Amino acid sequence: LAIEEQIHGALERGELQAHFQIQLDIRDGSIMGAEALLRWNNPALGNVSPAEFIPIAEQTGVIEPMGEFILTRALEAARIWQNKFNDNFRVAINLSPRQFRNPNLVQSITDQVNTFGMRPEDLELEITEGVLLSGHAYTLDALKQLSDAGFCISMDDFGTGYSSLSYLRTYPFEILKIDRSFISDMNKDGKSNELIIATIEMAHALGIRVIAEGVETQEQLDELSFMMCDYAQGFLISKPVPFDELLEIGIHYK
Ligand code: G
Ligand code: G
Ligand code: NA
Ligand code: MN
Repeated sequence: LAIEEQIHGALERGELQAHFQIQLDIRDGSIMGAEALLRWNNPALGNVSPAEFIPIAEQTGVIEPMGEFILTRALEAARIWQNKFNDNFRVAINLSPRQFRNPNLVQSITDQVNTFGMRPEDLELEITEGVLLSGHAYTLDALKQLSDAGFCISMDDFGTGYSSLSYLRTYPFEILKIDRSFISDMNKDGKSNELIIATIEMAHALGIRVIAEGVETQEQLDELSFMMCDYAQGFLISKPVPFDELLEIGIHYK
């Protein structure tokens, strides 16, 4: 298939790019950080969604060099942002199951962060249930090592899938990201709002901070603020943009 053929060498041909989506601190309206997201533009295929190519990158193993690429772009971005604006800016990357099969994962992340002169707390590592379902002892081990080293581990797409609560008990999460399906259903059914409120309360009781994903309206943001949600990410604030556009937002912000 086309994606399978084209994905090999895509990185070397310079077809991959990092985009960044702002994460807003709801309490004071400041920019807390940004999530780095891979974008792939191929001459034959056009823009291919990560939802399509990440699973194939996983199967074929090219997620390894892609993961290093996005980490490098993310650290560069965070360093420039910190120098220009504020020292507390944090950058998030997504880690996929395959990357946890690499016994050098912890070392290679640590090395890159050191190379850029950044602190572990400048980097947030987003993990989906897929990582935890693969359930190997070395996954738990790697997450504990990363957490002990000071990296911020977050649980992505929270509320979807299975037994997320037991993951909160077992793994060292500092941040929980409420899946955007809950946010888009706010005020539509009677249940989403209650589930969001309960999730935020539970997280806070465990000392975990909360990011609401997929915030698209001011009404949603106002309500999330009322619910004591810590952070928001979504099209209302900004879509994912290239780094130069992110910097423009930083320059004109407030
Ligand atoms: O940006 P977008 O919503 O199209 O992303 C679709 C999916 O691809 C999301 O689940 C996102 O987490 C994932 N994704 C985007 N960039 C990366 C990446 O660098 N690594 C991994 N593992 N997943 C990514
Ligand atoms: O799985 P993950 O949560 O990492 O996926 C992030 C994806 O969500 C990205 O592909 C991004 O483009 C998309 N996204 C980000 N903000 C919004 C939003 O406000 N609405 C919708 N529909 N999608 C969003
Ligand atoms: Na994510
Ligand atoms: Mn998510």
